[in-house]
Amino acid sequence: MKKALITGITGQDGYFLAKFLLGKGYEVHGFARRNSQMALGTLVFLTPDERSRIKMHWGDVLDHPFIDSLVRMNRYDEIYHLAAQSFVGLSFENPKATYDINIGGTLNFVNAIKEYSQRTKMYFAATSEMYGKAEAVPQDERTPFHPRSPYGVAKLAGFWTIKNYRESYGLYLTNGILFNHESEMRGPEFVTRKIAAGAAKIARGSSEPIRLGNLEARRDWGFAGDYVEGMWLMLQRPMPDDYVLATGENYSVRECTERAFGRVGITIVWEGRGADEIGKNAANGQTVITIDPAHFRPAEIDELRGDASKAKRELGWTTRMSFDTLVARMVDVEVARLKRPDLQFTQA
Ligand code: NAP
Ligand code: F7E
Repeated sequence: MKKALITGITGQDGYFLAKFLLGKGYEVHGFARRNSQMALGTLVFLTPDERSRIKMHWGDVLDHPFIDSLVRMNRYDEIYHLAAQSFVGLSFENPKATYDINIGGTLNFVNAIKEYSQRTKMYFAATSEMYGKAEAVPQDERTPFHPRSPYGVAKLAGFWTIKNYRESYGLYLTNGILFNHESEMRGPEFVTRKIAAGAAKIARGSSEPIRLGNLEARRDWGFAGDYVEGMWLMLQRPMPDDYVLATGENYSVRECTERAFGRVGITIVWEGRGADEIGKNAANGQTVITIDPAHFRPAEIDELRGDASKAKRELGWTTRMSFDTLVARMVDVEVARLKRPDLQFTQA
């Protein structure tokens, strides 16, 4: 039985990857930060049987002696290093913590592999945010990087750390350059989940508009469940390499908003411009969207769209869920969560 460690297992991707690897018969170990409530994050949505099959290790990615001993004791077949400060907006306010966790945490794992378990294969969660002010659309593995946030800069340092350790020490280390992938397990501050949750509440009678930032930013949004399979496929190749995972299509935040409200039967009409723009329910004139400058970033990425041809060719990977289906799924889950408090993101 193969043994895998997932760092960041309590996040969105951790949930889908844990489910996927358990389904493949892996012995799954999870690495997560202890908190005072022992909250398991997204893992509460696994079945009790799935949860009982995961061996948890409570620690911080900054704790290198702990990581050393974990890797030395377990000599994992595969490590999926997902743990990160992953919110781009926050990285402008907390750049130091973002650098420490996203660069330092990655360094701790590759050093532990180099010292104690050289046959362990590791996946690193790199990101389309490294392209930033991109020179070309679509972006692939050869597109130059120009990150636009402390998060993007830190992930780029992680990306080069993986490449450098691979070239220097012959380790099996892989970069997955993943474009945005979403689901009902997304953190509530990310824009797709925020829109889906807001639309569901308004459809149920809330008068609280959703306060958004830049409506024109375009992202290549896929379904997280499809992307974790790509992570696994990357570690099944004879040689380590770097791969883009993306849908090849992009949509604006405005288009995402219109589709989410469409799902609950609300057509939006837009009025005004810039920070004064509002979105209204065409049927009754209720304001459902306002613009909040607090959600604009000091430096924005206008457009990301990925070209995953290499992953399709070499891994046989492809996305299965369309953007419309993804938005509909996220909105439907939020509607269900309002009816069933036990489906909320609260810890049992
Ligand atoms: P997420 O939901 O924010 O999950 C991040 C996980 O990292 C959480 O479990 C978090 O635990 C953990 N973590 C943060 N700091 C830690 C620390 N110091 N020690 C231990 N654990 C720590 O992110 P995601 O969407 O699943 O993404 C997974 C990875 O892929 C991240 O590295 C992200 O940067 C990267 N990525 C994501 C996307 C995307 O669109 N989702 C695209 C490209 C790359 P807490 O709950 O305790 O904070
Ligand atoms: O923003 C705009 C915002 O925070 C998407 C992370 O998983 O994907 C994610 O990063 C866009 C941006 O995700 C609001 O300015 C408008 O242009 O949902 P987001 P992100 O920044 O793309 C990448 C690939 C990762 O690697 C990251 O870890 O939406 N936007 N209004 C807003 N964004 C937020 N959060 N909130 C708003 O109100």
